Amino acid sequence: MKRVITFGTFDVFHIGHVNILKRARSLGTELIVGVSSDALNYSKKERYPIYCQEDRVEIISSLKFVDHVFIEESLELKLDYIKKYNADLLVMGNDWEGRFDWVKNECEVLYLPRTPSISTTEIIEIVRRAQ
Ligand code: C2G
Repeated sequence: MKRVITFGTFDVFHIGHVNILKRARSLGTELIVGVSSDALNYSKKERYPIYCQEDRVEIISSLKFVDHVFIEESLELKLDYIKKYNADLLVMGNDWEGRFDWVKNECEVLYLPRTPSISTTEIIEIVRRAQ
């Protein structure tokens, strides 16, 4: 039994999100996903996500390779979530390389390469330009 945990906003859900979640799940037997709250997103990016947190949770919960979903309220609570869900491995995309190494006493940490050429920000820009 190996529990994998990952975190993200997963706004305007796209193939990069599918790829990281599938790869994370393949590294263990259970995948737990912390979906960043609207407030956490605002504090990080000074804008609210396009999809509200309830919808983002619903989308992630519907995926067959995701076993459990909860709302991530703060980046600083990583260790509490890891302990709460008994996670053995934390997986993040490599845009976060090194940022969560401080949990390594409690849990293995792995940064996977991002899927190239796609991001929520880019999709929003493309749609905006097309108007
Ligand atoms: N991702 C990826 N490839 C992309 C885009 C995103 O692998 N082309 C990964 C990111 O690296 C991240 C996950 O998908 O691991 C979710 O990405 P975001 O929704 O952008 O999440 P973010 O806003 O970075 O929030 O506690 C951590 C944060 O809440 C993560």
